[in-house]
Amino acid sequence: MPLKASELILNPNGSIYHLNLKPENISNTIIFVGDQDRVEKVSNHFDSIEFSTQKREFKTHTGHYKGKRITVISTGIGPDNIDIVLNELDALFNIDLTTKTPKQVITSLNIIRIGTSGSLQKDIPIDSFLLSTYGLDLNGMLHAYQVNTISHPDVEAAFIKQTNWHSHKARPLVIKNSALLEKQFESDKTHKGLTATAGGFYGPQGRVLRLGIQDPSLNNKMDTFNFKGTRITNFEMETSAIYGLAKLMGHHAVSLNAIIANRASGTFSKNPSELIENLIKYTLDKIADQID
Ligand code: R1P
Repeated sequence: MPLKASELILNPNGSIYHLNLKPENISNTIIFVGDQDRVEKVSNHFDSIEFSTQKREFKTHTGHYKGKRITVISTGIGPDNIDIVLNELDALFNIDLTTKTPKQVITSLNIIRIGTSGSLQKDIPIDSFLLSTYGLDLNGMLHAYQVNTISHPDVEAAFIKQTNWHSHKARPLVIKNSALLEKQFESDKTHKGLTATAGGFYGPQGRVLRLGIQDPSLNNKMDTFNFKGTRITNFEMETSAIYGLAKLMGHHAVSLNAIIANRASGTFSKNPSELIENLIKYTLDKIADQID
């Protein structure tokens, strides 16, 4: 049965609704950045750019770096945007847009997020790189899908107990990265750990400006969480959503974080742009060396 026009929405030129892309515009190796202005910061390193477009916060450049065809796309902020980006990218590869029917043979994408993040641990300092081994989803978007096959109930139950997680909030989910991409992107430069993904920047990450929050001690309880040696290392807003949807769809994903803030010591990087630039170069060289 073909998908209805209301479910898989195409623009008049045949491109997919929010991303404004057609299948031929993108590589199966895709870098995600949050900020649309960071797309150029990545593609400035390309030897050539063959395609560029933008709609809303979703800006895309596709080009070549050291012989590898790479797409870089901005996702904006938050798990809700990740739902749009992953579903539309997946549709470009795995749904026939002419007949609007899912393909029988699935193409797996390599998705590498280059993001910024705040460390929750004193020993993971500002200006370091962190590779997320797991995403800890505190936001709930993934519960719209059938997540029971990709969750880690033992870690989730331990987290719920340690934090006395309020039943009115979405049940936390723990999702693993791609073990293959972890191997390809790790080095002695990358700290590793469990990345907490919040659905907001202020209250959901324990920041208090004028509003009281449901659990002011949540961050302290998260800092000290330890499941068989795995700690929660950092907070951001996309990783668990990327890991969850990628896993459900059959894609490989890894999240690389530039640690620009340390919430435990209250410090912020003096030169976040340089740190992000270094992580961009690190990532591009790993893609060139490691990805076929
Ligand atoms: C919040 O300021 C944004 O910064 C972080 C968070 O995940 C959120 O998207 O990442 P990016 O700099 O990659 O967007």
